[in-house]
Amino acid sequence: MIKLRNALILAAASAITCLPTSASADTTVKAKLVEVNGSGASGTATLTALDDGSLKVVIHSEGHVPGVFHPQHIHGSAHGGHFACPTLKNDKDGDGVLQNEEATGEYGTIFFPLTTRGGATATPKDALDATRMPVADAKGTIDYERTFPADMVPEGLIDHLSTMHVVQHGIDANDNGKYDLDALGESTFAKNLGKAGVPEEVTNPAICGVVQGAGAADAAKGGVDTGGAPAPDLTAPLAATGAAMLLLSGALLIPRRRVRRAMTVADDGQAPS
Ligand SMILES: [Cu+2]
Repeated sequence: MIKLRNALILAAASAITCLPTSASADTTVKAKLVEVNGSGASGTATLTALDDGSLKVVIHSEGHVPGVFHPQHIHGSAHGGHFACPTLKNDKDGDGVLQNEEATGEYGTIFFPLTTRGGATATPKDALDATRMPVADAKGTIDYERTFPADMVPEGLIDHLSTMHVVQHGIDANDNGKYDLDALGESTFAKNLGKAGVPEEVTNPAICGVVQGAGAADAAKGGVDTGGAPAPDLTAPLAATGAAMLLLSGALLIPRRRVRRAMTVADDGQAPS
């Protein structure tokens, strides 16, 4: 009987997700941030889509290179099947370090730069602005909180929140306490976006988390019916990153209904492991 009741509830919930309009309540999703590139960093990210269309982002992380800025972004998943953060198996050139370009195959390219102030467009101007990214304190801790008003939240982000990754960049490969060209050379990722002379240490990922958990299914509700791929002018500036952006575009156009339902079924209020 309980199974039957649960089945009816799930059927009703599925029906609700198909309604053409929905009055959504605040929705929170979380991501556990785990180290990449042996950074030793860890943390949590909490994304709350508020009723008024704004997005509150809270990140607490530790173990970062102290005293330096760490670029951070919400990345789009490379395609619908990717819900993982990169590992050394993505190290295509076998140099033992995951460049951002190698990692984007897993977490997609930059969707929404999490700047500390000012603009947050998916352009190098915002995504790689050293002066508007959080700086780790003397212990390597970052506590970040910002609520982006609705007009700053890119189209499609909230609809596809359940497919997003949170990434903080910046490693110290040669353990000298700073970013420098001597360690890994120049960031080809930044260079290809028009910013020459940026150490690769800056753009290599240090920590990554997959958005998942209690609210993910609800967060995706609107996307089923409204679509919501980012506007062309959003994606164009980063098109130079090549295949990753193409993959991202594909991901945003894939209907998420099936995955969302799966997440609804799995939703017990705890983030799946
Ligand atoms: Cu990033």
